[in-house]
Amino acid sequence: MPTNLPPEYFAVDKRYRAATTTEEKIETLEELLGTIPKHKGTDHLRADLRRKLSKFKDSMQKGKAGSRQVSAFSIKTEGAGQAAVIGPANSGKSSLVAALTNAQPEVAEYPFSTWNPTPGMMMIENVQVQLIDTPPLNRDFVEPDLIDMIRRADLVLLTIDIQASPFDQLEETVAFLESHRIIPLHRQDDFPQDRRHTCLPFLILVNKVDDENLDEDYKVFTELLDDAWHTVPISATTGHNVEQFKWAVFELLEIIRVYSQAPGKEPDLTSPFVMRRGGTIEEFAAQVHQEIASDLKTSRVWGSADFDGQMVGRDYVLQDGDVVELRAK
Ligand SMILES: Nc1nc2c(ncn2[C@@H]2O[C@H](COP(=O)(O)OP(=O)(O)OP(=O)(O)O)[C@@H](O)[C@H]2O)c(=O)[nH]1
Ligand SMILES: [Mg+2]
Repeated sequence: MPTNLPPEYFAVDKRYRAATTTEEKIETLEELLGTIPKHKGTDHLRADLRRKLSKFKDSMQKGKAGSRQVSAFSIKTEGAGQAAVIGPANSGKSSLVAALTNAQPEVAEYPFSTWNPTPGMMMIENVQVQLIDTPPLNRDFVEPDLIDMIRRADLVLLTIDIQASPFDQLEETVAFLESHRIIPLHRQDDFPQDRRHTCLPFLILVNKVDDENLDEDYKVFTELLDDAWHTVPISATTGHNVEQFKWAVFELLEIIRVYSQAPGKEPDLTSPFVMRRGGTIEEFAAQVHQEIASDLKTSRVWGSADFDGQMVGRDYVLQDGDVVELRAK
């Protein structure tokens, strides 16, 4: 047994030994690995625990295959888009999802606390977007289902901790994702354009920016960074920059809100139709009602039009906040 193991190690080890289910064993083993300082003296112990962990994971996978359970990682998109909150252990993923949505994933001071994904809905003004809290990305153990889940998301919210070598965290995580062929959109030209590669928009959430000193650290961090990255300093604890974060999500999802107005009535501004940027009157009509789309006679637009209530054609491109009146034949 190596010396210099921290007290948490022994506390978690006790729970590991007491664990009765495979899932608990895996959970406590991951936690245990997180408590061990990385140096030569602990190499054997870490390797040994990893072996045990992979044995437990294998046996759980087999159990699952047998009973054909649906993976906890296949989460149906709800709202205007699905954003996967991912990143290294302890960066504050669960804290952010808890602070910004109606979900309450567990937050803990120790790393590797999250085991399963948890979806929650976040309001951006009058639009709901789904955020999913995920287990930490760790190079030693890859949950294939987690990789698949990220691949299916509309947006990646890569969360890193300003107080713990943020630049290294970013580089390591991106390298890890790229090794699994998940590519940040602005780097897509560096990779073959084939079906095996998934290019996704990324937003880097630089978390734990709790005060002005840390804002300075954030500035230094962004100076080191390629300008093409979208980043936002945030604090799950203080709520710093939450609004800026939400609008960055809105932008990167490339959505717009369009309101329907019945002839002679006021539009309902609380419940927009959400469309992709570049959406036309024709697509809007199809969302409102397929019948209206096929029988469309006239459409008038308030907002982006040259004047209020301007008549426009089917291929008119709508903008965020437009109000549209459709009349069928
Ligand atoms: N100071 C500060 N601490 C934070 C902030 N956000 C999270 N934390 C703390 O960081 C620790 C880890 O938070 P979690 O939300 O559990 O982190 P996680 O990324 O979900 O961790 P894993 O699930 O283990 O990967 C907890 O002690 C949180 O209270 C923040 O904005 N500022
Ligand atoms: Mg967590």
